[in-house]
Amino acid sequence: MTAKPTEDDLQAVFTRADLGGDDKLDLMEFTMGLDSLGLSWTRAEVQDRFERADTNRDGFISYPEFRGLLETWGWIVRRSQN
Ligand SMILES: [Ca+2]
Repeated sequence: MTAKPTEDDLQAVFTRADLGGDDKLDLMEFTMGLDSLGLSWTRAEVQDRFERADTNRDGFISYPEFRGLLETWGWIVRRSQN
C-alpha cells in the first residue's frame, strides 16, 4: 500500500491483523498490521509506538487506540463527505 490508508482500509487492516479475533492486537499482531500498511519500523520503534498507542495500558491495542495512533501521526486520510 503506497497511498495513505482511509478509515475503511484501516478497519480492514485491523481485522486482518487480529489473528486472535478478540478485537485487540498484541505486539505481534500490531507489527503485522503496521507491515500491511507499509510502515517499516525497527523493532524498537514498533515497541515504542505500541506503548504510546496503548493508552489504557492493558497490553493490547484496541481499534480506537490503533486508529488514534495513526491519526495522531497523520497516517490516515479522513473519508471525504460526498
Ligand atoms: Ca489498550
